Parts: sequence; C-alpha cells; structure tokens
Amino acid sequence: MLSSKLLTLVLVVQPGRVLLGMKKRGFGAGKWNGFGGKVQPGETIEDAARRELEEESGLTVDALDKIGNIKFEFVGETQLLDVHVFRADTYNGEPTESDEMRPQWFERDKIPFSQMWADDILWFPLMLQKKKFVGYFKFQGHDVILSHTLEEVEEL
Ligand code: 6U4
Repeated sequence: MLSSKLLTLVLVVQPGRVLLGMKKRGFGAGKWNGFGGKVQPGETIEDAARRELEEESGLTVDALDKIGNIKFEFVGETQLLDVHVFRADTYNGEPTESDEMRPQWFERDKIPFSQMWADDILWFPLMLQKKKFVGYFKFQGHDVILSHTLEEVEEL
C-alpha cells in the first residue's frame, strides 16, 4: 500500500488565456505548470492552494473552484502524489515572479504542452471546459506515462 502526499495545483483562467508559471527549482523544474505545493499540517487543502498561489505568483483569489483530483505514481517511489486541482476565474493583484516561478499568460490555443507535465495535455481540455475530473497517472521517470485513467465526475 502506497502512502500519499497532499499537493495543490491552481490554474488561473481568463477568457481566452491561462496563467502558467515556469518552475525555476524543485520538483518539475523547467516545466510550465499551475501554481501549488504541499499542504502543511493544520491547513485545509483550499487554504494551502491559496497560500501557494500567492507565494508563487503574487496573486490572491476570492473564489477557487475544485476542479480535479489526480494521483501520480512514480515507479520506484513509495509515495503517491495526491494533487488537488483548482480553477480560479478571477484574481487580485498582478502576476509577479517569485524564487520558484516565472508567471506568464498563454493564449488558450497556445498552451505549451511540450514543455509541461505529460498528463496536462489530457486533462487541460476538461479543466478549460469547467468539467470536473479524477485521474491516476503512472509515470516512469518524469516524462513517460506508462498507464493512466481519467474520468469526468459530477462531484469531487
Ligand atoms: P517545495 O516545498 O516548494 O520545495 P517542490 O519540490 O518544489 O517543493 P512543490 O511543493 O512545488 O514541489 O509541488 C509540486 C507541484 O507540482 C504541485 O503544485 C503539484 C505539481 N505537480 C506534480 N506532479 C505533477 C504532474 N504530473 N502534472 C502536473 N502537476 C504536477 O500538472
């Protein structure tokens, strides 16, 4: 039985564009990704999502919608990543570079999937259509998906 680590991931979406961050260090460095990180003890998952978004992008949000839950297994690792995905359609502040992330807006038809986690191209279309989803991805290293499941759900 694998233990799991709780993580958050926030996508800020505006009509026609999505904010991504270039991860400058740590897990997934060199990839464009949403903003997020580990849930700390005593913190709700949503609080962690807000905190990480602010730390990494400088933005605060009023409403965060739960949009997905994805579990990642990395062959050879004993811990699953249990990633709670949120979407924000409004935000306060201006995207600001942090030590960890360099934010940039991308037009919806120019999302840089070749420089993102390999799973993103599969679930971004659901997220952009505001469809909720659950998924499981088994990775070999950081680039190869060995198997996966992905399904739309009514509720999370
Ligand atoms: P810190 O605590 O910042 O040193 P770090 O190792 O940088 O930790 P962290 O906390 O930024 O990692 O968390 C990793 C982030 O990457 C989370 O937002 C979840 C996200 N993530 C992990 N695997 C992913 C994947 N396969 N696809 C994806 N996001 C993923 O889209």
